[in-house]
Amino acid sequence: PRDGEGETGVVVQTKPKTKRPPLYKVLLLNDDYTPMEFVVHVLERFFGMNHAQAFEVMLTVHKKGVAVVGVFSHEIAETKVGQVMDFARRHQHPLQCTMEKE
Ligand code: NFA
Repeated sequence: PRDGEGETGVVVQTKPKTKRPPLYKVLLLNDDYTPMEFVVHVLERFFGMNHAQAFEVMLTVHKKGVAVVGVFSHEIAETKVGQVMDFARRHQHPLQCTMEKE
């Protein structure tokens, strides 16, 4: 069938679709070794949180095992994950950061 035509031979209007880019959740995972202060620093430095917000989110990860720390475009999410993983590795902490499609 032509564009906008179903299997009936009837041509129907094609919706003017404006596609928004998919968003990605950036997740921070708990572990037993990364110091709490280091996680708070990561959240302040890479996710623009103030100290109180960062402490609260760090405690959520500590207690629940994982938390969403931000929602971004694919490119920005990838950059954040890379920055956190690199920073943790350089400081020899096992902190893990991942992303998933919303
Ligand atoms: N669970 C870690 C500790 O007790 C703290 C932590 C919080 C690690 C959030 C990773 C993420 N030192």
